[in-house]
Amino acid sequence: MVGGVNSPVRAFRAVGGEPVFIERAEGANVFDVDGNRYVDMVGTWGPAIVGHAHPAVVEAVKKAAENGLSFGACCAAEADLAEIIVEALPSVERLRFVNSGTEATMSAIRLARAAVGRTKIVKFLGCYHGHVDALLVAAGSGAATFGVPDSAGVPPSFAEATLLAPYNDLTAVEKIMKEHGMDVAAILVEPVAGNMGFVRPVGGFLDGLRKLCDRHGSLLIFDEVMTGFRAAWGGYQNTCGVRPDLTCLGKVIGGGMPVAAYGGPRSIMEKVSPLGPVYQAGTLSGNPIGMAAGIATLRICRENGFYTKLYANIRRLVDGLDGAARQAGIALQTDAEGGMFGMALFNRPVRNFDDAKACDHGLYARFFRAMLDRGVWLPPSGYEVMFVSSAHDKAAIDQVIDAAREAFRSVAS
Ligand code: KE4
Repeated sequence: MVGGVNSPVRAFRAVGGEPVFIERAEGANVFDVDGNRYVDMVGTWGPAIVGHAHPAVVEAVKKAAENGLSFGACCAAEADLAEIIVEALPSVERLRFVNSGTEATMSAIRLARAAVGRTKIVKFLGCYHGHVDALLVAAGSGAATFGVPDSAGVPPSFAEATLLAPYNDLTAVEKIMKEHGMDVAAILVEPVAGNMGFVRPVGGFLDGLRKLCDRHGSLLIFDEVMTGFRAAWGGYQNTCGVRPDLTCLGKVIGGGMPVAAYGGPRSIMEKVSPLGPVYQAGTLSGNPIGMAAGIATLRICRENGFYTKLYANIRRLVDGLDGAARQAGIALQTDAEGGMFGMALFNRPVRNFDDAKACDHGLYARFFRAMLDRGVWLPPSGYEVMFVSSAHDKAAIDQVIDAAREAFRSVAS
């Protein structure tokens, strides 16, 4: 395997040392091949919201598997999961299941371009939407904010149709839309950014994007692959009250299986094949095993008080981390939404990618190692967020706080 991994962040390049191989996971814990137990704060990057190997999820997957792994045909489970999602998200009347967040955002921007009849997409520096060619772009030179490829193999022509603005900078977006609005098919945004650490939208930012899209006839796409059913039941749009035109989902809706989706109003979604001219397809889309895992997971999330309890646990954890850093004299910023939170080694709240890059990533790498040595599995990069599951009980939270107290002290010296 290239670099020993199947996704780059797992290679520990940002934190140093050899990547750990995990052998099994259960509840709030993961266990490596040497038998070490870690309290898991990565949650396989979000999906494990009910804890690993939850009996109800495992049972549902086992049962479905006994009837075959994939049919390549319609099955009731697809409709069952679709109904749960459509009921949870008023902005989603129709959806299409795909197999990864990348597929969801790639399909959503293709659909937006067809629906609006325009080419340009606006995205934000520091937001990640999967490895879609048109979205692997960095800020170009000059004020034009045209994208330049941020990966080898992406033709400049693919990047040129992507315009970039700093997250939380509505003035920059207004300027882009004033100049290019008539060519912009969509503005694509993570409603809470989770790929440059945790960056909360400042007041009026998301609402401002909504207004700009309405003024210029562009679509607003919320990439809720991470925040969907993680930040809140349905997604962050149900918390912030800003209604996107299209929503991308993933992670939690598959409960750990490769399931993602994109959706929106009938008027837009019915442009997707076979009803409309926008082609998109997938051998394993909506497969019964993924659907079973997603249904079992969301049924647990739908239980009364699930998110309230999750958030109370995260609040206790974040307050503990704040106290531990303060005791060690380390500047720490924390923030949390629903079942996700972030920590930044910075002296003020992180508002955009420039702030995120200015954080002390060297210190984070040392903190990561100190926590790993104390049985806590953090994301191996300071540009990620952390996740708590309903399986993280008081003991697990206390273990993380105690470890952080020692780890902050050890890296501060
Ligand atoms: P996938 O293609 O990895 O399923 O989803 C891409 C994606 C889309 N949108 C958002 C907001 C995302 O966070 C992601 C993927 N998230 C990363 C972690 N931040 C996945 C981890 C990895 O790349 O290994």
